[in-house]
Amino acid sequence: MAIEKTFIMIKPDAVRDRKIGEIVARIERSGLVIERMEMTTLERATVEEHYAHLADKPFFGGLCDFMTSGPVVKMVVSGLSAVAKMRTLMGATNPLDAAPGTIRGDFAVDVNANVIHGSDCLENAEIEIKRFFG
Ligand code: DAT
Ligand code: MG
Repeated sequence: MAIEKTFIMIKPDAVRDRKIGEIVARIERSGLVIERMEMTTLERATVEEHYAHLADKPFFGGLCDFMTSGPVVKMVVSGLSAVAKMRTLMGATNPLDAAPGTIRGDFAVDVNANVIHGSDCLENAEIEIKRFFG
């Protein structure tokens, strides 16, 4: 296991529903460290780049609308195996499949608004940290 950095984003639904504190508490309780954190409203072009792998999906337009619908909280989170550890804490992409006790399992009901983003591999973590923090 190595110390890694991953990119995490609390999505607009969770910010609107005042879940920032509970989600941040879960990340910290897991032993991971929040190195950077900032609330911001995303430009559509940034979201389109971030989700370019989904550009041909029927939900892509709605996903970009959602991600620009209000502020997000973007973070760099570090620790042992931080990328995989955060994916475990987050739970499955579709909240219907996300286990109770995971962030999506406990706070989300709809795949269209699933509360949190976390990088899916170390290579993407580096790309996403650069994309969102420069
Ligand atoms: P993840 O966010 O778990 O990495 P992903 O990269 O496959 O999942 O998809 C990015 C986001 O796109 C996901 O968090 C929510 C949205 N999404 C994925 N599949 C979807 C679907 N079938 N319907 C609606 N939105 C979807
Ligand atoms: Mg993904």
